[in-house]
Amino acid sequence: AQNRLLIKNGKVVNADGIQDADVYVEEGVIKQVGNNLIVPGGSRVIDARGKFVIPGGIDTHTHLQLPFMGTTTADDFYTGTRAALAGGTTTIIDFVIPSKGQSLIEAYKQWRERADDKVACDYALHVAVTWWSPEVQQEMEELCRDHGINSFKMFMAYKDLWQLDDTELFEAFERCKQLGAIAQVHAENGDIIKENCKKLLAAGVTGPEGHELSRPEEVEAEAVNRACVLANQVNCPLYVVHVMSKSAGQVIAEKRREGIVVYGEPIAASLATDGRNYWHTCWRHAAAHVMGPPLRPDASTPDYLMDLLANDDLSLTGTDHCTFSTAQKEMGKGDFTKIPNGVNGVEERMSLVWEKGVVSGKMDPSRFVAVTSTNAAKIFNMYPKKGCIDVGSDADIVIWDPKLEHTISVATHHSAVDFNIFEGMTCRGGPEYVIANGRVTVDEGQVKAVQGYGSFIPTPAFAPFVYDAVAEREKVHQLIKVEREGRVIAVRNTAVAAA
Ligand code: DUC
Ligand code: ZN
Ligand code: ZN
Ligand code: ZN
Repeated sequence: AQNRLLIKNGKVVNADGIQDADVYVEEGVIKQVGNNLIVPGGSRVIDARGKFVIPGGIDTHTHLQLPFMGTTTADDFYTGTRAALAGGTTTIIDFVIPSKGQSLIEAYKQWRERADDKVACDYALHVAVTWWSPEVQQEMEELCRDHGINSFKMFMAYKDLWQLDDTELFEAFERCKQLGAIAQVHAENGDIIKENCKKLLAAGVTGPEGHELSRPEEVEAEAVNRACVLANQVNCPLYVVHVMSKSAGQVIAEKRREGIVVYGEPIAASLATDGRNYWHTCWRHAAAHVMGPPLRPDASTPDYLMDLLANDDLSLTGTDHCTFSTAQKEMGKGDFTKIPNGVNGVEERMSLVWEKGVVSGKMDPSRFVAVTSTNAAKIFNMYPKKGCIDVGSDADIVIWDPKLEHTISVATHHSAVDFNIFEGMTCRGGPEYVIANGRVTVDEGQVKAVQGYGSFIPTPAFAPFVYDAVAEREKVHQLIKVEREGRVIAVRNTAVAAA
């Protein structure tokens, strides 16, 4: 009866509403949603009375098994996805990051090879564009056409490693627009950061606090604004990953009011903790919080970002889960620029957003579902396969118990890392059952992850999608002149689909 499951008496929550309904699952797919369902005998029955039945979480931002800053993250695709499931996340989207000069297709295949046999839950991929050339442009098209990729991340930081300059960024946005792909940015000013780091080290600032001092929040806000301006020149939808500061959030809110299509992704860390930790007297504690962009010393940041998330100025949540052990962090003892950047969150995100979003009264359970699952599925074109409880959708379902109370600790978490930046935080609400593709992977709180059980989920690009028709593609480039009384008063890129 493993493949037949009836979830009874729960409150089914979707992004557009809540209903009292039973859910029947067969062979990994939701077959019925409603009352008085007639189902075959021999089904396992789970009583969800007093619980919410919600779509499994989608974490839009993870780095598992990432080689970075001279080492590789502590969580691989098994321990990372096991932690995800433990917290109610049933799909992750990880980043393929090609090294400079590496073929994007080759890097994509590397990531598939690392992930496919290990993932305990479904996953999709974004691809980072870390260098720029005609070959890269060609490979972006190939990734969209043949490999289920519809999002590309450009770095405005990590100079000399992954950073693109503004011209390259502009062209990359244009390319995404042509392909119907989502352009993502890591928004910081890598040139300024590089200079600031030199100065701080020369002045004898070597500890983790130097990390934040070298890249204060205006450096993030400037880059968010610049990315919005550049993307808007070519009418390219923009997605800002890891929104870390109030001023970066403000820029996104203002741009959205101007009608620009931009999505902001705060992460578990920026919604639940802050950058005062960089001044913690224990080096290990301070270094554990080092990530790029940094957490902010302004202690009102998490509440502020949660307000923006609640009212749709920010759109959805990820984690930037990118873990390094204490021993790995210690590579940067004596020089903060060598502390591997990254924090945990894949297991904690759902509970933290529930505690700080729903329990606090800022959002209702439907908004919670929107920002932890549905909006991700829609933006990355996995909807309605993922992101909702509906007939025909994948049976990725969490039975969420609002009475479950859990205190986060390294002693009980499922990640392979030896520190938890949310240590000691209590969340009221958590997953009692987590069902991934119809399989009960968290059963009454017990995690039963299976290595290799998950699959790669291809995400098709949005139209317009032109493969070889160069002439058609040129149309997208075309500028439209707006004339009044014989004089050109505006010049705009066409948003016309090159169909
Ligand atoms: N930031 C991190 O903290 N880790 C990985 C890459 C990044 O941009
Ligand atoms: Zn980043
Ligand atoms: Zn400590
Ligand atoms: Zn990241």
